[in-house]
Amino acid sequence: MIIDTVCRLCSSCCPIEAEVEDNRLVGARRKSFLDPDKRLTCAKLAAASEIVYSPRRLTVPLVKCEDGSGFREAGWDEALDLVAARFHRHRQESGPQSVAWLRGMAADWGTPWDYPNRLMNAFGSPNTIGNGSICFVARDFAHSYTYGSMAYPEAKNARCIVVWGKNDGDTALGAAEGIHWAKEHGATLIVIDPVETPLARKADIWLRIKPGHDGLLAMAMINEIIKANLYDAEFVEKYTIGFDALKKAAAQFPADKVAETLWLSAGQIREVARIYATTKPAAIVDGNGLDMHREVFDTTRAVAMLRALTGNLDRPGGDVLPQPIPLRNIQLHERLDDTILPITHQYPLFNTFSETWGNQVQGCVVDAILDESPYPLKMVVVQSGNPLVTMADSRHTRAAFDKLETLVVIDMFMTETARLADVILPAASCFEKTQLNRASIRNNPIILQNAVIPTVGDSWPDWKIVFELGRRLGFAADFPWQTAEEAIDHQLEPAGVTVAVLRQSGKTGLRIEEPRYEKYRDTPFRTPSGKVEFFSCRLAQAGLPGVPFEDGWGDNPISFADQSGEYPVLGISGSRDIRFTNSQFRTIPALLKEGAQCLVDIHPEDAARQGFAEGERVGIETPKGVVEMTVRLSTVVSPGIIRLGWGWGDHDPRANLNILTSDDNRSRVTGTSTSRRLMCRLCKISP
Ligand SMILES: Nc1nc2c(c(=O)[nH]1)N[C@H]1C(S)=C(S)[C@@H](COP(=O)(O)OP(=O)(O)OC[C@H]3O[C@@H](n4cnc5c(=O)[nH]c(N)nc54)[C@H](O)[C@@H]3O)O[C@H]1N2
Ligand SMILES: Nc1nc2c(c(=O)[nH]1)N[C@H]1C(S)=C(S)[C@@H](COP(=O)(O)OP(=O)(O)OC[C@H]3O[C@@H](n4cnc5c(=O)[nH]c(N)nc54)[C@H](O)[C@@H]3O)O[C@H]1N2
Ligand code: SF4
Ligand SMILES: [Mo]
Repeated sequence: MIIDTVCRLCSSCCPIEAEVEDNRLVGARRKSFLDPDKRLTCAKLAAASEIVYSPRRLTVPLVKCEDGSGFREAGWDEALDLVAARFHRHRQESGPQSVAWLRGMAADWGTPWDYPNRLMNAFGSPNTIGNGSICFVARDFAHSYTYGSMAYPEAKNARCIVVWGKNDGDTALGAAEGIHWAKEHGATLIVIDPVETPLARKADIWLRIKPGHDGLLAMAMINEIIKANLYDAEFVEKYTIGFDALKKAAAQFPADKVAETLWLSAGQIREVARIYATTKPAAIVDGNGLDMHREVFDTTRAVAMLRALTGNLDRPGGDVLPQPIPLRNIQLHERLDDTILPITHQYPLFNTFSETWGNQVQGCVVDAILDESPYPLKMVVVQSGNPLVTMADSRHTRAAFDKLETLVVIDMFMTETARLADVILPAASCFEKTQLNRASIRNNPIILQNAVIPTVGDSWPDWKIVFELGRRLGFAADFPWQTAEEAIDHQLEPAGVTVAVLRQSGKTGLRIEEPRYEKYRDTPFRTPSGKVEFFSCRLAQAGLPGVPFEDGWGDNPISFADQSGEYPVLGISGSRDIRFTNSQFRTIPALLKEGAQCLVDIHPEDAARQGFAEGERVGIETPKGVVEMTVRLSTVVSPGIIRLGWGWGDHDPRANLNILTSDDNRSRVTGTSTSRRLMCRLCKISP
């Protein structure tokens, strides 16, 4: 039997066809506008049944033995009662705010993000925390403060595509297919990336930018476009505010002056600015290469402004503003006692820019545990995340989690984080649960993620774990739903749609509104002025730059740059491999076949000079610690730069990249620290 659903083995949320026989998942295929033989294939999806039926899956709740000798199996009643008892105990002893719920990326940010928020708000703790400060939410914030919501590139229909810090061929296959298609049909492809990615090789122009300097490039492009009168004057006049302030800020960054800093030539900057501004329509595909830098907010605001300046915003083949699904907000914010500040209280604009994102500065969890500031955290529930590997500065993170009185982990597998838990609750995989993912509520059409097989062992879907825990905490009235469908129907009521209707909506999902472009002609932008805000009064009033980089480029710190005498190599964190998602899936034999070691890409000239050979194990060191990775000689990086493999810390704790990173110097606006680039040194490892 073939069942339509959505793959959630990574955040790309590809629509797929799942093949099910006798209630078992036997195969799965991505859907695509391309003919089957032209489609990109995903190694993770191909291994879906191995992932789902892995002997390493957690299939029963586990409770830490009192003598510390490991875990013992428990029933759900016992495990959930224990968790509920801890919630009550910590509330009684230290107030409800001493309990936090930390969310990773894997259970999705759509309706599954609303459920723990609802639970925690009912319980009285404002501390439901996501990982958005390092993932894309800081970028969403920048888009939203510029033109009201996060635009998405319609690359397939663009004549010019700027891929900026994104590597879709390994991270988002549907998006990659759109880019390839447009390129094959004559679109100009510009790639801005310090690494020679497969897309960079295909590009008409590749800007090998100095890591972390994208904001400077965006401002220089804005300056060129304004100076050469290549902007869309009618759009700017009618639909934007703050043009003069932007012009003034950008004038600080003429191409001739900044080219050297960017590791580019002034000619390259001018050419890219001219091509982007004059080839219509043009789309900018921005990615995680712009996140995880302290300057992410101003950088991605400047990039967002390029879209508006050139009139590419909300035009077909440009960057389109979403048509979100009307959804009931079930988070129960109104229940919170607003005299209790969240632990992320230093980031008030980030906490509140959206109605549903809430708190996203993960690092505050570590601070609150270790520094007991603004108050101590005693208990954390980690759901669908592996912070001991994925948060910056792993040693610091571990010290915090060690100090907790209670740690509960909801996961499918035993992870570095789960090993520290008092209680582990086994979660069902994405093929075993029904949910509405962020991708499908942000914009039409709605595509349902369907449970296509029964849950494996005695694992439970995340929604059921949260709802049942809610009932045990005394909130039965707030969690009346016995099925995922009932809860989703409740949220979808304003859209006039039900899960049953969605299930009949066939292969392409359900559109509740036809696509519309240039919506700003009749609907104001969702900003305070109703216009695109090159200058933001909200930011200025908060004492922040009203225009990106209005006070100059600043010191733009790279982690450990002050010690670059001792740490002379520039490390770029995080090549993502199509086989894995962050720290996941390295227990799956089929996925390890093509290599089971964490690789570091080193330019052959650097390797020769320092005496490192292909395949050799090398030490990489920063003031935070040392890791070991395997050398791959590669010219995808320039001399002086190395690219570190991402996500291996669970498989091989010695290769945990975040042992090297720092979370000490955060953005005032989004709490993001520069964990994507760092100064380091290489060292020989004695055999
Ligand atoms: N240095 C460095 N640090 C990074 C990054 C980087 O590139 N470099 N990337 C950053 C980014 S963008 C992100 S998003 C974060 C990711 O950080 P995390 O969200 O912590 O990442 P994952 O390793 O994907 O962890 C997901 C966990 O959820 C479990 N899981 C999978 N599916 C489900 C499910 O349906 N329910 C439940 N309950 N659990 C499930 C998996 O087994 C896994 O243990 O890491 C960030 N950290
Ligand atoms: N296979 C796989 N797919 C995934 C994931 C995974 O771990 N594995 N993770 C999922 C998640 S949580 C996320 S957030 C997305 C992320 O997916 P993407 O948005 O594609 O992000 P990355 O692959 O981290 O980095 C994209 C590109 O940015 C470049 N880059 C690095 N530093 C800089 C810089 O300073 N400037 C510029 N311009 N470019 C830079 C890198 O070289 C890389 O080519 O992928 C999702 N999909
Ligand atoms: S890229 Fe692969 S793992 Fe990610 S959603 Fe698509 S099919 Fe699933
Ligand atoms: Mo992410």
